[in-house]
Amino acid sequence: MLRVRNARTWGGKVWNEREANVTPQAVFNDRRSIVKALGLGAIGASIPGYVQAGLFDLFGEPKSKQPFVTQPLSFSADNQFGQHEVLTPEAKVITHNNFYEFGTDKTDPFENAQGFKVDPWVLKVEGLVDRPLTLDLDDLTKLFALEERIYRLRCVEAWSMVIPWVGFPLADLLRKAGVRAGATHVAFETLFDPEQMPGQKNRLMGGGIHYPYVEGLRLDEATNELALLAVGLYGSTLRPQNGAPIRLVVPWKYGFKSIKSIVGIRVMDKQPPTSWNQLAPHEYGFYANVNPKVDHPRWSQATERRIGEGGIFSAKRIDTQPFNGYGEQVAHLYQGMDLKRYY
Ligand SMILES: Nc1nc2c(c(=O)[nH]1)N[C@H]1C(S)=C(S)[C@@H](COP(=O)(O)O)O[C@H]1N2
Ligand SMILES: [Mo]
Repeated sequence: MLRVRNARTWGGKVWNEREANVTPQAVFNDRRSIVKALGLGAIGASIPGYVQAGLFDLFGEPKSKQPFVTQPLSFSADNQFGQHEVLTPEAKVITHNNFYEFGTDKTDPFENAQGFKVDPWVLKVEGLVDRPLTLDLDDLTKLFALEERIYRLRCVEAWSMVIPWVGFPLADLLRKAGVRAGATHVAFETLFDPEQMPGQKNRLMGGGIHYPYVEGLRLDEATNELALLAVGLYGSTLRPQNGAPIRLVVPWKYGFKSIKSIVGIRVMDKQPPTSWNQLAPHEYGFYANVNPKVDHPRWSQATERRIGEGGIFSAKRIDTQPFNGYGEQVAHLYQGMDLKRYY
């Protein structure tokens, strides 16, 4: 994905500086103590969003930097996937992102997406289904039983995190829509709104991707128990930088398959085009299963940096696992396939 300045590089000087400069946790803590000093209590559900916004005006930041307001979610706890994992701190999960619609640097989504509008939202489920669906923002958190899923996220750039998502199986949605006989694939599309997403207007800022961002899965991948539609993380609704209000999470595949801010899901009878594959087909395949034995043409995929408390360069380097460690659940989907050819 090394198409633009500093994007997708390790060890670039600019990267280092940005990591050092960004201390959002400290900024938020600082705000908390000021709010406390004003006698207004802790920032949270107790203070309505518009009051918070007003307070943040006191600190002289541009409107776009006012933190997006999340809502707590009700869900059942993860008791089968990643309880043994050490979670990546929330402050990292929400500030180190890939969301090229908001810019190609890791902190761009955090910096540029806080004013993103998720209400109203419309998600359409269509194509080869018996009951096409049109879901609004409320439906996304109310129509399906929400559960927590602690998953490893392995980016194709060889960094990784452990994230406690909240969401529902993609299979539940597909069952509700009723997949018709003859369907073989599911396609996904991100919102196209260049007024809100500056990377969609400016080719350099958007990393050269042809927008809207599109992704796809084979039907048997889409209905696998691991494929999740996430509406939250760390117990609350998603922030824009993580793909609010709804995004896909396919933990056994490289992160770019986990498409954000979805407005369209289409059941099809052929393999749909996918954004990174269109941009650089020899580097990014349709399958994109995490595979330590198949290197990216420009770097090894044998190991990864697991992001923890510190910056990217203090992150521990660990071995990358086939299917990101989810082989038990998904390896059977690829039996007999040459995974070097279908990368
Ligand atoms: N629409 C859209 N979805 C996207 C991307 C993007 O640029 N645009 N980046 C992908 C990549 S490369 C990764 S690694 C993950 C990152 O998810 P996170 O920022 O929530 O950790 O989102 C994926 N989904
Ligand atoms: Mo990624």
